Amino acid sequence: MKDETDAVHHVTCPLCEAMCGLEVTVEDGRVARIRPDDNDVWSRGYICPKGAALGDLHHDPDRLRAPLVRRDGGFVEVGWDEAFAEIENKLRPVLESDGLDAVTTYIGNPTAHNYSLSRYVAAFIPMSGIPRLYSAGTVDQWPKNVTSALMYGGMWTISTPDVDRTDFLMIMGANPHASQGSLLACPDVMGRIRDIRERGGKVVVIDPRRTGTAERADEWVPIRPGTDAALMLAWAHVLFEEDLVTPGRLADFTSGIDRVRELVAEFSPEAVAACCGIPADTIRRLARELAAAPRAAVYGRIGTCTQEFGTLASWLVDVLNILTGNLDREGGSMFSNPISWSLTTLTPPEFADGFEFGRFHSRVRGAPEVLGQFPVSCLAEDIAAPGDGRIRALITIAGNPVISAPESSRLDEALTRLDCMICVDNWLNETTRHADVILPGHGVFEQPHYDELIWAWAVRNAGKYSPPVFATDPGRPAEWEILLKLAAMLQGAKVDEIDVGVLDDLFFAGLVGVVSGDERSRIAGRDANEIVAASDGTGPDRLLDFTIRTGPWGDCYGENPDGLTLARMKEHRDGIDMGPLEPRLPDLLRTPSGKIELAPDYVVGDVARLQQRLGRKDDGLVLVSRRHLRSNNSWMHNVGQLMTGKDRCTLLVHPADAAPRELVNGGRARVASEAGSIVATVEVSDEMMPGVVCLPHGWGHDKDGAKLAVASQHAGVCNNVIAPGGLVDVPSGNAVVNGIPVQVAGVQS
Ligand SMILES: Nc1nc2c(c(=O)[nH]1)N[C@H]1C(S)=C(S)[C@@H](COP(=O)(O)OP(=O)(O)OC[C@H]3O[C@@H](n4cnc5c(=O)[nH]c(N)nc54)[C@H](O)[C@@H]3O)O[C@H]1N2
Ligand SMILES: Nc1nc2c(c(=O)[nH]1)N[C@H]1C(S)=C(S)[C@@H](COP(=O)(O)OP(=O)(O)OC[C@H]3O[C@@H](n4cnc5c(=O)[nH]c(N)nc54)[C@H](O)[C@@H]3O)O[C@H]1N2
Ligand code: SF4
Ligand SMILES: [Mo]
Repeated sequence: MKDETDAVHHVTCPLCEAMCGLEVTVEDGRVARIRPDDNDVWSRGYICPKGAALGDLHHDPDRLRAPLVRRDGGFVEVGWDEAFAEIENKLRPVLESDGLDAVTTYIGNPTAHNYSLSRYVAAFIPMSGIPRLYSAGTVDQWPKNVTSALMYGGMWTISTPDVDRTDFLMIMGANPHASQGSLLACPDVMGRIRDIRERGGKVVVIDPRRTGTAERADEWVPIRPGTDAALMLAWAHVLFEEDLVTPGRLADFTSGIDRVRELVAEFSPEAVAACCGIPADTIRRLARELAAAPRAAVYGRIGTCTQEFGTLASWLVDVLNILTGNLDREGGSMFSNPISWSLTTLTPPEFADGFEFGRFHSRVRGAPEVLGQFPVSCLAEDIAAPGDGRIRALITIAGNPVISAPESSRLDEALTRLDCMICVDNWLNETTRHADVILPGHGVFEQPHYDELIWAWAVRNAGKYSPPVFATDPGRPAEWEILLKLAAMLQGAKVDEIDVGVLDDLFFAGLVGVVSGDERSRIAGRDANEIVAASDGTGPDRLLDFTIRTGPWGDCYGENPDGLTLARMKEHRDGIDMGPLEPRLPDLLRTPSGKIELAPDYVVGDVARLQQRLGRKDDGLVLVSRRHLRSNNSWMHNVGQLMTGKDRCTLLVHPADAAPRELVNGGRARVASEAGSIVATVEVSDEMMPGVVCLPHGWGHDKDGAKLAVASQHAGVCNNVIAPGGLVDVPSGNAVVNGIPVQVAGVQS
C-alpha cells in the first residue's frame, strides 16, 4: 500500500561519530533499503553495516512504541497519561519522605546521539534539581574531561587528530576499525588512515591486541594494559633529553613546560620498558619519529581512559602534542569549530572560577565527586546499602548499566531494591526490566536529527540537519517533552498541571540569558528578550537554530544577515562543509590564567601512584575489552541482520597462555576476578599479546524478563560481571575495565 512517507529520504545515521549520510528508500510505509548517500558533503558515500541495518532497528517488533507499566509482576502497555500518573504514584512517597537526595539519574551513551535527549539533558539536570548523577561517562571519557578542564578550561575542549593532513598518527588504545572513531568524528576513518600511509606518512598503533587498525598500520606495538602513561612519560623524557621539545607558537601561552621537564627526568625508556613490555630502544625510536615528523598527532581513546592511569594517559597525549608543537596546527591535533556549537560544552556556573573536585563524597565508599559525578560503580552500593541517604528512586535515560557498568551483577541485584525506577528507553532490556515505568522515545527515523555534541571534535567544520523519515503519532511525546515533564515532577509539580511549553520557554530564555551574558559569545551584551522574540519554534529545533545563529557562521540575529540559520541549514539536504580545521588557540582557552596549563597540580599529583606501579611485578593475566563493527555497545544485538556469522562473544587468548591451561578453540574457560566469574567460549589467537586476554563488552542477554527476541538467541556473557567496582582511575573516578587481573582455567563441558 502506498504511504505518504514513500520516498527516498536523506538523513544522517545517528549511531556513531562517523555521522554517515544515508539514502533511505521507503516503500509501502516500510524501509525497503538503505544505501550510502554519495552526495553527503561529510561522508561522501561511506556507510557501515549498522547504518544499512537501521530499517530493521526501526521495524524491530521489540522496540517499544507505548509506555510500559509494571503490573502483577509483568509489564502492560498503557497510555501516556496513565504512565505519568503511575510515575507520580511511585515518586511521591520517595520525595515526601526523603526529598531529592534519594533520587538520582543514570545517563547512557545514546543520549549523545539523539536529537532530543542530547539537548534536553542540559535542561533536565538543573531543572529537576537532582543533586547527584551517574553516567556512562565514568566508564568512558571522564579522564579526558578532567584533563581538558584543567589544561584548557573546558571539559569538552578536546582536540582531534587532523587525519587528512597528518604525516604521522600515533593511535593509542583505540580501534577505529571497529568503533569508526571516537572523540574523532570522521567518516571512513580507516580510509583516511590508509591515505596517510599512501602519501608517505606513518601510522603506529599502541595496543595489547593486534586489532583491525593495527593490521592496517605500519607498526603495531603491543603494550601491557594500563602502562601508557609510563610509555608517554618516557617519550617526553627522550624529547627533553635529546632537545626535541619544539612547542613553537604554543610556548607563548603555555605554562608548566619546566615542571614537565622535571617530572619526566626519572622516566627514562629503560626505567619503563619492563613495566610497559616494550623494549627501551623501541620507545626511544618512536619518540624520535614523533619529533621528526613534519606534522604528527598522538591520539588516545578508550584504552587510554578506562584503565588504571586514565587521567595521566589522557593528559600525556596532549602533553606530547604540545611539546612537539603539534597541538592546534594543521596535520596535528586540532580543535573543531562546528557550525552549531553544543550546549554540552557550556561550563556549568559552579566552575566559573575554575575546576575543583571532591566538593562532596559518595555515601558508601566516600568517593569524591569529579565534575559532578561519582564513579558509576558507586551506584549499586548507594542504592543497596541501608542507612540514611540511600538512593530510592532512579531514572535511567538511554542507558543499560546492568550490562555496561562494572560489577554489573551487583547493580542488577541493587535495582530490585529501588522504590521507584523510571526508564526513558526504547527497549525492555537487562536494565529496564527492573523499571516501574518505561517511557519510550521516538525511533531513529521518527525524529529529526542533528548531532549536538559530536561535531565538536569533527575533522572538518561542518553540519547537517536531517528531517524525520516517518511521522509519529501526535499523541506520543518526544523525549525532550518527557524529560521536561519528569524534571517538573521531581520539583513536586502535579502531572496534570505541567505545561511543557512553558518550561521549554523558560529553559530557552535562561539559555539565551546565559549566552548573551558571556562576554565572549557572539551575542554578548545583546538584549536577551529581543533574541528570544526573534527565535521561532520550540524544543530542540529552536535550540539548534540558536546554536547555529550564534555559531561561527550564524546570522547572529541580524548582525550577519547572510549568515546561517536552521531554516537555511535545512535547504542543504546534503549538509554544509565549511572546510578543514583551523587553529583556534589561544582564543579557545578558558583557564583562569588564560594559558594552557601543561602541568596541573591535580594531575601531576598522580604521578607518584604511577611511580609505584613501575616496581610492581605482574605476571598474571589481565583482561581487556573490545568492540565489533556490527555491535553498538549493548543494544544492537536484537537486529537480526547484524547477528549473522560466527560467535563474536569469545575470550581471545594467546597460544602461549592457552597451552599451559589446555585451552582450545571453541572450548570453555572460566574467567575469574575478585568480583566474580563467568564462563566464556575460547578463541585462541595470536592477535593478543601474551599475558592479556580479551572479551567484547555489551553482551549477556540471557536475563529473564527482557524482551529481546534476537539478542536472547545470541546471549554471550557480560564481561562487566568480573570488572571490580573498586578499580578506578583515581583522579577521575573513571572505571578501569581494561587491565583487570584475572585467572583463566579450562572448564570441562
Ligand atoms: N567492560 C566494558 N564496559 C564498558 C565499556 C567497555 O569498553 N568495556 N565501554 C563503556 C562505554 S565507552 C560506554 S559509552 C558505555 C555504554 O553504556 P550505556 O550507555 O549504559 O549502554 P548502551 O549499551 O549504550 O545502552 C544504551 C541504552 O539506550 C537505549 N536506547 C537506544 N537508543 C535510544 C534512544 O534513542 N532513546 C532512548 N531513550 N533510549 C535508547 C537502549 O535500549 C539501551 O538501553 O559502556 C561502557 N562499559
Ligand atoms: N561498532 C561499534 N562502534 C562503536 C561502539 C561499539 O560498541 N561498536 N561504541 C562506541 C563508543 S560508546 C565508544 S566510547 C567508542 C570507543 O572507540 P575506541 O576507543 O576506538 O574503542 P575500542 O574499539 O574498544 O578500542 C579500544 C582499544 O584499546 C585497547 N586497549 C585496552 N587496554 C589498553 C591499554 O591499557 N592501553 C592501550 N594502549 N590500549 C588498550 C583495546 O585492545 C582496544 O583495541 O566506540 C564507539 N563506536
Ligand atoms: S559508521 Fe555505521 S554506525 Fe557509524 S554513522 Fe556510519 S553507518 Fe552509522
Ligand atoms: Mo562510549
